[in-house]
Parts: sequence; C-alpha cells; structure tokens
Amino acid sequence: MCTSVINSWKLYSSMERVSKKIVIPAMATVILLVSFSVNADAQTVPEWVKNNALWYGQGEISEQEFLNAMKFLIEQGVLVIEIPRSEPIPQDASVIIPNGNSEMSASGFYLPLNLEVPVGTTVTWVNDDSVPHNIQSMDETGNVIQLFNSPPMNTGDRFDFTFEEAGVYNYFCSFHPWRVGVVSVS
Ligand SMILES: [Cu+2]
Repeated sequence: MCTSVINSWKLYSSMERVSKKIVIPAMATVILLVSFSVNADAQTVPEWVKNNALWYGQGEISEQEFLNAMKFLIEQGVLVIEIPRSEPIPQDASVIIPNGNSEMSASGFYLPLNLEVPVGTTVTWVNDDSVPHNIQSMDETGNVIQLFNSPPMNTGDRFDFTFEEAGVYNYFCSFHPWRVGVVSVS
C-alpha cells in the first residue's frame, strides 16, 4: 500500500497534466520496477505526517497535501527510493549475403558491409545467394581464426554468433575469399 502511495506521488509530480486514465496503467508499471526501504538511521515519521495520513484517509485533506507529506519523507531520507538498474536488452542484428555475392564484381557486398552493434548482440548471417557460402572469422593479416566459423550455408541457411566483447571483427567466405566483411562491436 505504501509503495502505491509513493509511486503515485512520483507520477503525479511528473505527470500533473496527464489524465488519470493514463496514469493508472503507468502506475502499475512503476510499482513493478521501484521499491523502497525505510532508512534506519533517519528520524521516524513525524507526527504531522501521521496526522496527514489519518486526515487524508478521512477525506479531510486533499490528495495533494497528503502527497506533499510523502514527498517530505523522501526529501528527508526517511523513505529511500531504490530504482534497480535496468538490464540491457539483448539485441539482434543480421547480415545478408545477397544474391550475386559469389561473383568477383564490385557488387554483391555483405549487407551491411560493416555492421555496428553493441556488446551482447547476436548477429545472424543469412544466405540469400543462389550458391553456398560460409563465414570464417579472420585476424588482421587475413588468417582464419577459430572464433565464429560457420559450416557451408546453402541458400536460406542462417548462422548465428553472439559478440560478448567489444572489438572489430573481420570475416570472409572461404569459397569466395574476396568477400570480406566487418562487425564492429562497442
Ligand atoms: Cu561465399
């Protein structure tokens, strides 16, 4: 119950002009995310705040006056709001191996040629070409390294790799070694 009260204060203070119809579902969301604790070192709840709570329950003071009392408790450190850090949301990204990728021409580049993603992204390569390809990670000198290495991928096949560390990752296709691509992870 206290949690609802605190959160309703937070929302009302930031969303004063928003109608209640919108505030109520928003409150439900915030209640899930925010918890509070009582600071053991702080003063206990002052008598006037207790009276405010009583009077509010009896309909003798306005909601705003009651919420102001809750605000006072937070400002004085009697109530400590704890907002958990949000977990990073896993990201997905893809690289298309386009039709014509096997040809040694200026077109048919990987799409995108340099994929830029945040750490933790799972990258999926998709073979949209009419012939098989593979994906081989390589070092700066062009040698294959065992980091992300797909089997031969037929048309429509997919290959996934999750990048857990920042860096610039080069790769190529061992069937068509002129096809080089980059994944930049930051
Ligand atoms: Cu290839």
